[in-house]
Amino acid sequence: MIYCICHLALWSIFVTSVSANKFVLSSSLVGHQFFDAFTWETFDDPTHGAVVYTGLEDAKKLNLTYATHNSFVMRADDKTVLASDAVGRRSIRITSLATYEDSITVIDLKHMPSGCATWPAFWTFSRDSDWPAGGEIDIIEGANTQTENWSTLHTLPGCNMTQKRHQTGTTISTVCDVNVNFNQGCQTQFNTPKSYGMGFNAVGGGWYAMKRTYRDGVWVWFWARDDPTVPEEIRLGKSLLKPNPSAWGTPGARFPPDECNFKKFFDAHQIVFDLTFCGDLAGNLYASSGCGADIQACRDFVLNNPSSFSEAYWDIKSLRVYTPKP
Ligand SMILES: *[C@@H]1O[C@H](CO)[C@@H](O)[C@H](O)[C@H]1NC(C)=O
Ligand SMILES: *[C@@H]1O[C@H](CO)[C@@H](O)[C@H](O)[C@H]1NC(C)=O
Ligand SMILES: CC(=O)N[C@H]1CO[C@H](CO)[C@@H](O)[C@@H]1O
Repeated sequence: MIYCICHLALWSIFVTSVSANKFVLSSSLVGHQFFDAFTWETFDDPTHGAVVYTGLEDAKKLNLTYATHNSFVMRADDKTVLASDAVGRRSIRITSLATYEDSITVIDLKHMPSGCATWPAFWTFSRDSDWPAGGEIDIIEGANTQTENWSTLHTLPGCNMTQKRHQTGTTISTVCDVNVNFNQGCQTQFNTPKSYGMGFNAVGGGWYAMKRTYRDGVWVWFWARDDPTVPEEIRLGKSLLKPNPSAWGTPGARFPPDECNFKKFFDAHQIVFDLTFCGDLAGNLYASSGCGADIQACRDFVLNNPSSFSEAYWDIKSLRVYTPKP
């Protein structure tokens, strides 16, 4: 009996100390639920893309965004040939109404935009601070037909990453300060095949999970649809299954707090999906991607070749956010 009581007491101490790190479902979006949870932006692309971001009414009318019971789609216009003085091709940029601090964001993604001139991103940034104050976390980002799959942080000066980190991806850069190296940010490239673009779409996509805490920084994991190691709570996404990141293995990208005070450089973030064309990233990489001569050729391609944008769409199965158990 004595043994049992001791055992129980120890167990309750263990449970108490662990519960501080427990995350529970805070938001779960599927199909039409996205329409109420995001704003369809209509401003000029701050990254100088050949794009016209389309408001919700028009986007629905033009069928650039639609939902079913298990899918939510945002796409580029793949029908219209545009005049040479057009701003760009119609596409979508949406921002979540909700913001999150310590959290785990899990996306079950079926298809992502791919092809020459495309620059899609799934990312988070501060609503209440003026960028880059409050920080930016890019979970999925890439350009053109490249196979790279990048995760990146962008901050005010003073936030660095160590070169060697507990991650399966490759460190590309270590200074998160937007003023360094043309806003490259601190960047990790995933080594997982199928994590971006055509390779990702060919297997029916997969799952990305991003965990951020002020205390321990940022982790990003990826599992392709056909990856047998995807954790059950990610694969099933049932609200009763609690995320247990400590069992998810080494993340593809890890941004630890060793040389960055996350409480100082990051605050509450909103979630963004966008798809732009050419601009600061895809335009400047257009030639090295083997897509064409230069940024002008990128723009011409965007205006004149609608059918080349039939793969330029996001198809999301679900988006779930978990926050610390109160
Ligand atoms: C919108 O596009 C999808 C995919 O091509 C199609 O299934 C759907 O019928 C279209 N909806 C309308 C209203 O045109
Ligand atoms: C970050 O790295 C840069 C470049 O190596 C260095 O100049 C700077 O002092 C570092 N900042 C911090 C806060 O470690
Ligand atoms: C699908 C894909 O593009 N995967 C790439 C991710 O990054 C690694 C590292 O550079 C490449 O080897 C993969 O091909």
